Amino acid sequence: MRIPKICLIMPPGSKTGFPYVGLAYIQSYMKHRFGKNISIKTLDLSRKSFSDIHQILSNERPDLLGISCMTFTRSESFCIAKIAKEINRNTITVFGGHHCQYLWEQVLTHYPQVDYIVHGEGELIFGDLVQTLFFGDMQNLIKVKGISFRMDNSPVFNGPAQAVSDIDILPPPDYEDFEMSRYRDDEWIAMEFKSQIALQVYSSRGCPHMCYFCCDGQSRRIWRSRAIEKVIEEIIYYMERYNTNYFHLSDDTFTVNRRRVLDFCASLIDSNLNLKWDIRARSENLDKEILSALKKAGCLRINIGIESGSQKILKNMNKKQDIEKAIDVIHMARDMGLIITINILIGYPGEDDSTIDETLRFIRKARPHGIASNILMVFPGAEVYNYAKSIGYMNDAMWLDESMKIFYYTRENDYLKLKRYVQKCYITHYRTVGLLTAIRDIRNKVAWQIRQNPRYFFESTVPWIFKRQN
Ligand code: B12
Ligand code: SF4
Repeated sequence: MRIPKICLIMPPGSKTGFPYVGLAYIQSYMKHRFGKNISIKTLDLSRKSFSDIHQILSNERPDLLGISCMTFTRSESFCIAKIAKEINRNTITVFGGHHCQYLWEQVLTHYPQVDYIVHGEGELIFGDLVQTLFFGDMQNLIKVKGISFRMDNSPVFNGPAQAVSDIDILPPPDYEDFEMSRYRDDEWIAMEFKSQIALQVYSSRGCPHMCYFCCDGQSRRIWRSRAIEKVIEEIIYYMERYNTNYFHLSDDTFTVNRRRVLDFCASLIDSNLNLKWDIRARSENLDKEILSALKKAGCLRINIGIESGSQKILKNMNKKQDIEKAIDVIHMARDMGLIITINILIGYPGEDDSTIDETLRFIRKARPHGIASNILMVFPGAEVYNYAKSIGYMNDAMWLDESMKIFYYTRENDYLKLKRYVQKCYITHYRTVGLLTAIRDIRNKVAWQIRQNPRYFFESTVPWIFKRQN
């Protein structure tokens, strides 16, 4: 029997400092489950043009394409599936990722080039689907939980699959098909480690919270953790394979279980690996003991999702965080020599001049080392999306307009006002931390953008040069 050939696709538009861990996890699991019975590779098309992609798919001629589909890259994902079907209409296309799992009916109704959608964490479900399509009985398709597809021309969903309860059964991500040198200079990495490849390591999955702006609050509520030895084994593998001693511990909520954080730090210290790393955390999970353990174990930076300095907005967001306590935690962490960066989300329903003033006050008082301030984007799957739908401000059909990559909530404050709020946050931050930090940050940002995509950078910043050429 011919061995089925599977290609996983990271579409154009998904240009980040990281190789996409979601696909790397799927590739690794599939190799582990099917061994030599399938051939599988990841095609990182994040920087390819559609004519290149046509050529690549014509050469590869896969039996099945697994394509990642986020809201902001959905049109690229749909286009790739279309190209694949034009080359060979028998190619099976399977979509996964945040956009299509929430809007599965719409996608299956309007995009005939999409055959199957995997809902949620993809490894086991994709494995079951491949098993059924290539090695099983198609009659059993209806029994594969976690997928949707067309039956008699209508979209059907087989019901959700259970989240993988023991995540230690998942082998570590396989990055072998990514061109890793491209991911060397990551915008998010601490300056002195810039020349290194910094990979994302997940020591847990899921999140017990439910912030209303987050797409994941709904789909992956159950928090599950890996054995600490396995996490450290994975890190050692990256050190050896990619010659790095920096990693991002990217768990949605690494600090949710304080005993485990302390154990993880103790194990890292015992291992004498002398690694540097960073984490994302919620402020209420941090205290003196945790911060000191993190620092001793080599953690350099903590990114805290503060989101707003207004208790009213935090309540609207369903983010249970005490602003005054968050300020104390940031001071404590700074005093211990940890670098603190915070995220600020501008324009959540209820935002106005007075809530922004509270956020500016927070920035002045807390004095984090860095801030990332962004206007709220509303995506399917988030509770705020349901709210925007309930008041008639948004509807699912809007996403059929593929030119709409992202959607800002401008019902209460127009876009220019929201942009001004963002600018105010940065101005307040740089006034607080000083001009030298501002110059350094801008220099780093520009250098990173040029390295990532020079043409895009110059086209967007000095468009007249390109206009004159045309
Ligand atoms: C880390 C992260 C980033 C990183 C790196 C992203 C990357 N490309 O690697 C950074 C900081 C760069 C980033 C940037 C952005 N991000 Co982001 N990010 C995340 C985060 C926190 C974790 C993603 C992750 O790696 N998860 C771990 C892996 C294992 O899980 P996974 O990605 O869900 O993959 C599984 C399934 O989705 C599924 N699956 C995925 N693809 C496929 C394909 C197939 C074929 C199959 C079968 C299954 C499958 O199986 C995977 C394995 O289980 C998520 C939130 C979250 N908790 O998921 C947001 C998230 C993905 N980001 C989001 C957004 C909006 C952005 C930005 C646009 C934000 C901005 N303001 O610019 C940018 C866009 C960057 C870009 N161009 O790609 C949204 C996407 C919403 C949407 N509907 O599209 C999310 C969901 C956050 C949110 N708002 O709730 N992000
Ligand atoms: S934003 Fe973070 S803490 Fe809030 S629900 Fe999403 S993953 Fe959990």
